[in-house]
Amino acid sequence: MDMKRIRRHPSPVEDPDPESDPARPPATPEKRSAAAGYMPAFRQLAVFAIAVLMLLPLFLLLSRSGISLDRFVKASFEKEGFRVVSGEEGGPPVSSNAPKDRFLGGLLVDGFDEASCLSRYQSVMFRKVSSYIPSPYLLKRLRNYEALHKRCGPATELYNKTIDQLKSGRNVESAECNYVVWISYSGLGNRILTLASSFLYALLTNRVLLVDRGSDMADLFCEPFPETSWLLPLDFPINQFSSFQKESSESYGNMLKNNVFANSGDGVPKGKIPPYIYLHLSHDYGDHDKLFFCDEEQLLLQKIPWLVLRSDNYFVPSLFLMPAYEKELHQLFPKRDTVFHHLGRYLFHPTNSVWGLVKRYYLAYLAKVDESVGIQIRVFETEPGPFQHVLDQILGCTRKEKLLPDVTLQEPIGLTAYIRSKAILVTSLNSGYSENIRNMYWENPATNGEIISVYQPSHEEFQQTEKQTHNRKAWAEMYLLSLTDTLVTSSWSTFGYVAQGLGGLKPWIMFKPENRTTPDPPCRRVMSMEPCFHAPPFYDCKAKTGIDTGALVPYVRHCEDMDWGLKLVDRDEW
Ligand SMILES: Nc1nc2c(ncn2[C@@H]2O[C@H](COP(=O)(O)OP(=O)(O)OP(=O)(O)O)[C@@H](O)[C@H]2O)c(=O)[nH]1
Ligand SMILES: *[C@@H]1O[C@H](CO)[C@@H](O)[C@H](O)[C@H]1NC(C)=O
Ligand SMILES: *[C@@H]1O[C@H](CO)[C@@H](O)[C@H](O)[C@H]1NC(C)=O
Ligand SMILES: [Mg+2]
Repeated sequence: MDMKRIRRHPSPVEDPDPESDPARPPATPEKRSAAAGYMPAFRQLAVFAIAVLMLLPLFLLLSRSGISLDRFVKASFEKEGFRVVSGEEGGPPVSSNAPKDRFLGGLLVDGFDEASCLSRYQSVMFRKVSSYIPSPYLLKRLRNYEALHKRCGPATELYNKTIDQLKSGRNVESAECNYVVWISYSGLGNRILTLASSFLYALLTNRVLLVDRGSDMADLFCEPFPETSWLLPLDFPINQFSSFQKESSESYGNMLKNNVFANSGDGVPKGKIPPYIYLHLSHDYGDHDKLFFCDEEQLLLQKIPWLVLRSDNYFVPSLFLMPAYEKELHQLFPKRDTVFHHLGRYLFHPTNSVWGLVKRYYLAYLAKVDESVGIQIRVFETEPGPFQHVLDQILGCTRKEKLLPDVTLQEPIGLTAYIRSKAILVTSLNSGYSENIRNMYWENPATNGEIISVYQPSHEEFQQTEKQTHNRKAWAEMYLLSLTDTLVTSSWSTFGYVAQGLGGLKPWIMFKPENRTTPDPPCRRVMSMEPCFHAPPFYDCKAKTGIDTGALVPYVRHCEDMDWGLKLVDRDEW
């Protein structure tokens, strides 16, 4: 693919003469290019030299006002796709020909077959450089995890050994390899969130995460760990996953409830420990299941080599409330609102078929515009819509927050040579909203002269969780949303959470309409890009009473879109 042809913006070098056209706005440092990393070296140098000259007065101003020059240069050039490497301490920044960091600050490792998963290496050309840097400790733990997974993964000697134990029904006290088996369940957005949660749990408890492939997991995601597989082998002896439900006698909650074994408090159970246990952590779980989030129970669970987990919720925030993991989690994520951002970009790489959908759509409709706005519309009504109150809410939000221009009845006189363009990427099961917005900007000019284009990749009309092409498109659309500059999302939607987390974007979230009425205000900016845990426990493990878990620590708060939900925010004080 010739990446030179997908430049999003005219670069200062390509502009004939910005001075000669008074209607033309000045070049902004925000401009970014998907292809800059592939520019020939001399052009990079030329751009760099011209940019330095152009920005010189600004540098002087900034250095006088005390803002770090280095940081400014770094930020503006990283956005351009350059990597500016600082010279000796205090010395001037030097430009480097190195392409953008393909390994996302050490999050990813090399050594994969590039052709088997193109997105792993190509996504960096489409995405802005993240402003969040993974901690060295997280990187270290990820490398350790990769080694563990390779040692204990499918078809290894150690794996075979624990499978034999599982088949024989014996539980040996100190198994070398312990596992979490994730059951494929619920909408794709939910699945991505629960996989990330389960991976973090595996990381914290030194377990190996294995993924039930369900109907389409292998078709959607590349293998994330080098030289091994995260897919649960098809001949895995426990295969009645669909029978694992709230009522199952194998569930940890029911075993506690029925006194099959009891926790004596010091991790020593009364009764025989089974070789595997089912953890029911979906939204309908009961009080005994919720004890999973208590330190004491974790002591006991440590002794069980196989944990089979079903969830449809992002349960990470409650892990942050457990004293046992507090120190470790703080080291892993000094900035607490980056958990899904880092883990998501580490784990979820679209397969080539999904990547094709992402790439072609992006290059056809989003690569060339000056700016993009993603609008993710999820309506929780039984009828398909479109609904007027939802359209009013979208337009009310984007107008109030100045994300999109107003329209006017006044036709502008004359034609300016430079026209700023903005693309709106709408994702929705219904096509009505984007058709409406597109018409609005066709029938009327925008007050600021911007040219607005409106695109919607698919309108699948209703949810079809098990259909393959359907979920490929859903995944591609979440990914495309994550590539936009500004994001508007819907309340309660895991689809939107995934997009915001991967993109490192703090969206404006539209409140859930009640009684088919547009809420006032229609939306608000979120506190953090973290997903919301929709069904957290409200239990104090020590006092054994109910408690508001959203009021315990400053960094776990109730969500903007759901009063009882919990989410991580980057705050150390109330
Ligand atoms: N292609 C596409 N599919 C969508 C869209 N919205 C919902 N879907 C489909 O419906 C499913 C909704 O499940 P999730 O991905 O969990 O999204 P959610 O917003 O949490 O929705 P619910 O699970 O229904 O509460 C997706 O996986 C898609 O299959 C959309 O905008 N585009
Ligand atoms: C583990 O068992 C599988 C078959 O179940 C076999 O193909 C594989 O070679 C075994 N691995 C080792 C290291 O023995
Ligand atoms: C819902 O809206 C209708 C009119 O649109 C109104 O008559 C009704 O009282 C409202 N119900 C509630 C619970 O607000
Ligand atoms: Mg969902």
